[in-house]
Amino acid sequence: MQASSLAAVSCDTKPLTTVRRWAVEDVLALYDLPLMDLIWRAQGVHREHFDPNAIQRSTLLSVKTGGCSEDCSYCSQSARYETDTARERLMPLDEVVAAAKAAKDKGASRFCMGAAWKGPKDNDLDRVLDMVREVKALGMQTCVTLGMLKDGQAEKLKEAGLDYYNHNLDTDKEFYGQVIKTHTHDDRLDTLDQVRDAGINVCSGGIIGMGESRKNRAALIVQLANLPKPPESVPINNLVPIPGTPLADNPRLDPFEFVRTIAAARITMPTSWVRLSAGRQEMSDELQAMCFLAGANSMFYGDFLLTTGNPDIERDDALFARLGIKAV
Ligand code: SAM
Ligand code: DTB
Ligand code: SF4
Repeated sequence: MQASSLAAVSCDTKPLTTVRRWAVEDVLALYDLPLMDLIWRAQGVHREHFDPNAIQRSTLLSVKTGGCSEDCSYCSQSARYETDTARERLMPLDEVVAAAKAAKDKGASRFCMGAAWKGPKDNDLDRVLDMVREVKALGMQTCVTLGMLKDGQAEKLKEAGLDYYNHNLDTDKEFYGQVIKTHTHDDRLDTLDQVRDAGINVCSGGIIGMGESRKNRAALIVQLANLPKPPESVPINNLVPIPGTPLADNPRLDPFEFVRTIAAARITMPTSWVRLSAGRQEMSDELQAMCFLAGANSMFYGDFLLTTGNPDIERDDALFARLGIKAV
């Protein structure tokens, strides 16, 4: 179950494809371990690279909600589905800065601004650049998730002081077309290349519980781990079922399968921050603690994600105190 040798890799001229470092069979073998053995191994890897009692906290804000042209089957913000999420305009700068200040005061180290776009138009990007500059000036790390980037846009974000760009692969390349038809997995990889080339930290992960197989989950982890450089930040989202979307009534995944996915991410991407992302509100404190034990060391902090709820700050603060965890 060792990682395959880097020397065996055949690399294309353009780093659009992944480098063969982990094989899907390697990661499937991890998933197949007894849960306690898997967690033990993940925790060992975790302790080699991180303080096991420290968790990074990012606060999310949806700066442009709803009305998205894309058809992502899980998303409340797609214009194609009848959901409770109304279409809104891009938020004014002063409201964004006020929200970032409030998040900083509550103890978040990073502020992540999300937009329901296929990708930003240049004039919209200019307004987001102002947001990045002002949030950065507060002394917070900055992150945006704006969809697919065109040439030159990542460089502008870098110049404005952007620390992280979130752009998830979301699911295995093989399964992608069953969930999203308006863009491709290769489109996502192309944006990740642009972000990487501009010198911005990459935040990329996925959603589990969308009806994918265990093999699909293992393949997603492999596609992330085998990027030319693994993402610095890897959000693992549990599907939040949204009424009105095609995945609204999807059967719930066994929570231990979620824990296994966290552990697989930790083992294959030892130096990445693995984020226990969407779906925490429905998780018990004990399940979240198990995710931390499996190597998750980052989370979204604040009462809202983008359009759905997240645990109250008071509940998270109490959980940190009970577990002896410090925020970073
Ligand atoms: N439009 C941009 C994009 O697609 O990259 C940025 C915003 S999009 C809402 C950001 C991410 O949120 C998606 O890639 C997906 O991983 C996550 N997400 C959206 N809806 C979700 C849901 N119902 N459950 C879990 N994660 C979700
Ligand atoms: C990520 O991986 N998860 C966040 C963030 N990146 C942008 C978004 C979760 C969204 C959950 C559903 C919602 O609130 O709309
Ligand atoms: Fe649009 Fe992003 Fe939602 Fe897809 S996930 S519909 S691109 S906001």
